[in-house]
Amino acid sequence: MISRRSFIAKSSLLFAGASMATKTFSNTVFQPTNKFPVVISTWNHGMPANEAAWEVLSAGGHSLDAVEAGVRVPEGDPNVITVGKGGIPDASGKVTLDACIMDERGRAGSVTYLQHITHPISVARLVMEKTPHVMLSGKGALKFALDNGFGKEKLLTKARKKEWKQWKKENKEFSNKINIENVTEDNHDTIGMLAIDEEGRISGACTTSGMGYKMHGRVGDSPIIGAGLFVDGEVGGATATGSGELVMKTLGSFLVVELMRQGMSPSKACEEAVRRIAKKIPDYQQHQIGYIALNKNGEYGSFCIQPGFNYAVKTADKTELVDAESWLKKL
Ligand code: SD4
Repeated sequence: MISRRSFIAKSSLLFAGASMATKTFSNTVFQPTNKFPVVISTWNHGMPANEAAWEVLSAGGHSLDAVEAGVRVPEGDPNVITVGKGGIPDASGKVTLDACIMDERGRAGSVTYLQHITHPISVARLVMEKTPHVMLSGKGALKFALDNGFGKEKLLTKARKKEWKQWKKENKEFSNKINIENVTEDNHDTIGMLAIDEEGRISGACTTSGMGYKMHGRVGDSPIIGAGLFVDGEVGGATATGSGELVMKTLGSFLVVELMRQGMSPSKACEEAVRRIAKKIPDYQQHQIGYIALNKNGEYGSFCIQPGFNYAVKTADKTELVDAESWLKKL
């Protein structure tokens, strides 16, 4: 951890970097391949998730099945500490999960504040397919999951419980601000995934245990259609990771898709959504946000606030982890 004083000092340097950054960054623009399928997802836990999605896509499957299968991988992996089973608990020691899913037809489903269920994305899909609603929350979402055959599981692992107890003991305050010294490290966070299948159908999924040690009852951007995820089959899709409150205040994923509708490339649209945050939210330098986007031509891109965000890409020709360009530059 860094002291508050050195944090502030570093933040002001970052601010100086930000104004330079706005003049100098050059966005990577991926040329349209018109070659489907494509799947992209946030962070390096997106690599194995993309492989699972690819199995569906390469067999000619629907992108909706692909994104669900993909994000179930980190949800079920107790070593991924920010998604599904093994997620970091809230301040009261409970693991509460948020997730949403959306397809090319604009159908959407979401669950928030869901406990005891390893795969919230599959519950969100059932909300979309079996109910007249978009979002179920808390006990109602749990009952719906149990009524539909999901098993109740213990999501809090021994390791996370031990850390949480230590956190309680130290009486630390919750902070969703980033630890600047850690931002380039192997950050594992929310998984947001976007896929376009052989037939050009785009779907997206987003799932998370949310900010670690958040207030009990807090819901972030990840299950909010338009904030953590948005898909419009005629345009493309976008998804977000990072401090959810900033994404919610700017309806980031919807914004990215609307900017692509107006003709921006995916990376430029993500950059503009970050610029909106930088303009509207005074302490944005102390947060990380990463957007990724995919358009209907199969072009993709990303942008983030702090250096250190990466995303996983899988196409017929590539399997790679790409470092996103950032608004703030390295010190
Ligand atoms: C949230 N956006 O709950 C999620 C958490 C996250 O990087 O993505 N952290 O606010």
